[in-house]
Amino acid sequence: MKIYGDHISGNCLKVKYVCDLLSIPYDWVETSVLKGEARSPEISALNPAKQLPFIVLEDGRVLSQSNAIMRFLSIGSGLIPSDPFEAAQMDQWLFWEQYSFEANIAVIRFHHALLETPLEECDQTKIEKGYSALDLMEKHLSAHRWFAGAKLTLADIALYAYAQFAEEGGFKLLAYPNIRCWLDRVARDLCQD
Ligand SMILES: N[C@@H](CCC(=O)N[C@@H](CS)C(=O)NCC(=O)O)C(=O)O
Repeated sequence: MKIYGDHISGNCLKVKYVCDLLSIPYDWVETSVLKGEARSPEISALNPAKQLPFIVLEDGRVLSQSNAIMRFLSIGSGLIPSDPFEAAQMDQWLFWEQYSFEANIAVIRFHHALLETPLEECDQTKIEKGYSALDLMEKHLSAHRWFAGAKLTLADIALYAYAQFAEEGGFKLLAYPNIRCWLDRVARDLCQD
């Protein structure tokens, strides 16, 4: 299997984390977001959505969308709860991650840390929504160690992917002690620390 991704992208790192945790072999094809390589004729011929990450299976089938890829690769593993309700709770966080978390935290981090846009010139609504998302995560983590069920699942991996870069994006995590402890916990499980 080939993974087309960029190491600066949390969405791409999600796929790498799952493969590494589950010992799934892959070839990583480094594809630059900043150089717009996903939009090149060769790469967009493989994935017409012109986004990263995507995977190409041995038989040529292509799958995009980080959370769909993680789910596909993790079927039958402990990263998806066997209890149907807990699995649905995991999905609840995966959908929320894309709409309410990544769309704010990752976008601000991209503009501020990678394009070097001063925070004052970034979209202030996205900054406010990013903090609201952090507030919700902090509340959840004040009562739970993980986002779904009693151990690390895809929900934690998806949220970790950009929460680890929140401070690069100018989001201050000092007031979020439970998020900081959870980040350490996930990093330990991923052997990232
Ligand atoms: N919802 C998609 C988002 C994918 C996405 O936004 N990818 C960015 C990198 S994180 C990208 O490919 N940007 C390059 C571009 O738009 O040219 C996912 O989760 O995979």
